[in-house]
Amino acid sequence: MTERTVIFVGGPETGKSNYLFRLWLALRDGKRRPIMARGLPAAAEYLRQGAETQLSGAFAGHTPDGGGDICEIPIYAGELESSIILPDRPGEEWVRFYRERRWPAEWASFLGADTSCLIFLRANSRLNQAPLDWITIQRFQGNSANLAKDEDASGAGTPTQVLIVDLIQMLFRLARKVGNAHFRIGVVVSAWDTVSPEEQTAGPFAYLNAEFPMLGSFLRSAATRSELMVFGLSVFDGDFDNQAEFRHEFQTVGNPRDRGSVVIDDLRGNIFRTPDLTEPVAWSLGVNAA
Ligand SMILES: Nc1nc2c(ncn2[C@@H]2O[C@H](COP(=O)(O)OP(=O)(O)OP(=O)(O)O)[C@@H](O)[C@H]2O)c(=O)[nH]1
Ligand SMILES: [Mg+2]
Repeated sequence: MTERTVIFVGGPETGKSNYLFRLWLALRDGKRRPIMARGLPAAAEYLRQGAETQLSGAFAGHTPDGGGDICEIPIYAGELESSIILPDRPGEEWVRFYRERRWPAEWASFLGADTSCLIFLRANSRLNQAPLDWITIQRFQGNSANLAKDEDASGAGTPTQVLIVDLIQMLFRLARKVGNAHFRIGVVVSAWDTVSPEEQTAGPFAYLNAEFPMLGSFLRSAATRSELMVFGLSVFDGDFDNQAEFRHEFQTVGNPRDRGSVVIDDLRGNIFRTPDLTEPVAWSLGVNAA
């Protein structure tokens, strides 16, 4: 039996846990897919609670610092009996990894020659930090008295794209150290349902290029030496928090497990949409259908 780890990487509130719980629902819905659940994992209760929250018509909540679970899920990958380890860590730990530049000792077993990563960032998150506007800062020479009251020109808060590029580079380095020659990195833009119809048509890589241009060009150059993919992910194709109508419809019409989608973008203009929520993990394991 083979065991593979897929690490969900991302700052606070980037959609890691909601994807994990939605994935668990998908793995168990009985549909034929490249990966399917095989029995109950040790973390079944953790997964069940998160999935139950979602099925009631709400997003699962923030993982508290020091909380989360290491979810080892037995699966069939094709015909092969296998198992995936999906550590669900709080976003604060990833920010700490960025600041302290040290891979925590208790994570040692997470990164091996077979590991892959899904890096999460959430479209329209209030926590996304825009790149600094250097022109404004130079013009006012950092004198915040000249700026609107709630404007922060101090440079506090690392721009999201800097954080992500740096995390990817650190992960590349660590992967090389453990002999991971075909390191796969998928970038997941979560809450894909919150972007405009035009942005949805253009695809998640175009979205990254527009919103996080430095990350976009970094990925384009990294794609020549690593296996990269960009995903747009919506766990149920709607927003429980801001669309009361959607929430009502979710609770009353059809099977909630039939909702949700993934847009797969190979960075070369091939964009493909699928209702199979397991696709980012299946791609990470190299067993996807697309
Ligand atoms: N509209 C929409 N919002 C989403 C989706 N997935 C996640 N969200 C929003 O993102 C928030 C954070 O999601 P989490 O799954 O808790 O994020 P996380 O990365 O696990 O966050 P931490 O536990 O803080 O590290 C949720 O509370 C939702 O508001 C989605 O598919 N659509
Ligand atoms: Mg979480």
